[in-house]
Amino acid sequence: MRIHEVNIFIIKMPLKQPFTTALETVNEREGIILEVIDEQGAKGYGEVVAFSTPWYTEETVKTCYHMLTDLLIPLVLDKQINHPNDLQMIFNHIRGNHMAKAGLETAIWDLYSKLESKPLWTVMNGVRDEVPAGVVVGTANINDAIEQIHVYLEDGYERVKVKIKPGKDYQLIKEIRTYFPKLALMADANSSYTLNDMDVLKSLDEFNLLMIEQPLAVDDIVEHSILQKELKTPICLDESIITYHDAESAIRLNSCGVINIKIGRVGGLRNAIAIHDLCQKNDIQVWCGGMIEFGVSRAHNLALSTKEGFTIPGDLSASSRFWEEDIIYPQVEVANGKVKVPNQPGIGFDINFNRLYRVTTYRENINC
Ligand code: OSB
Ligand code: MG
Repeated sequence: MRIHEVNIFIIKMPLKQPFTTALETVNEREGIILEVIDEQGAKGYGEVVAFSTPWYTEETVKTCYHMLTDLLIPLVLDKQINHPNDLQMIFNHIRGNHMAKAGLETAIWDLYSKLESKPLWTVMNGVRDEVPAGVVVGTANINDAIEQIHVYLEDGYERVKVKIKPGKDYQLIKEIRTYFPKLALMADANSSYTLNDMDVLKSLDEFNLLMIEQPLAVDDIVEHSILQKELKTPICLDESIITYHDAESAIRLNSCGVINIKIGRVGGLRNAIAIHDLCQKNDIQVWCGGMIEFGVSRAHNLALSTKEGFTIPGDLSASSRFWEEDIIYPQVEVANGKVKVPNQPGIGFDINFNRLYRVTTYRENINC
């Protein structure tokens, strides 16, 4: 395949309700949608999941726009690409910038699958045509959290993740556990604790959580290994796993029992698949993490989650979890705790251009 043209859409959409984590409250989501077009006019879509500000990782919408327009897109334009895996080598001399790379790489996976007339998930050797859905409750007071969980359980979600932080942890989880004794429940701390908080982290062992996600520093692997020795609850690493090597280190040091794989954070589908394969070999569970994303990224997440190792429900919620109307058609829906993976070629969803154009704040065409 040869990419002839790339369209960049910078978009902005309000969330239905603000989403609060230990680090940031998101009211409005900005993002970048990429449309890659080959010589025959075939199109593929990718999404850059960086936020407007660098609160989750260093990248932002603007750094990604810069990387894409000044460096990454020029590297792929008019170049013979045999397989999306080739991009690893093509981008090799550019450090980091994983979300920018992933946006373009995933668009090329979509295009490649469409040219092969196969759904992306079968191109990636997925093994299931529906995936279990999980949902995330932002940091909230206890009554609001319980009310939200009731609604999500009625919607059919199979797993609930609650955001915690110092002072909003033990009591919150205790009350939720009392209301929902059998719920598949987990907590995400977004790196808001240190080893000095060992006692409160240990106290959460009472509640039979599936896991506790990223309790310690964003760049830490060693201290998580110390903490994991003290906890019964498996640790899940999110922010700490940026590269394949990070995953190897975490496995070698027994820093976690679970890894949350986000396509954007690890720099694309090829790396996501490699980390999945490594975890499978080493009995580390994996699931697909969410980024408050729009439908294009949601669709790529769905395809990834069909891989064999993705047995625990990920942050895979319906379009309606965050959006009045998503930019894809049909919208992602949850039924009986599962999301069906479409069988059309590529990501299997169409772009809802009416919606995309309405939320576009800036548009640019780059061609050769
Ligand atoms: O830490 O997993 C996280 C959203 C944005 C940035 C980081 C995280 C999250 C979530 C997932 O918790 C929310 C979702 O998209 O379902
Ligand atoms: Mg997380």
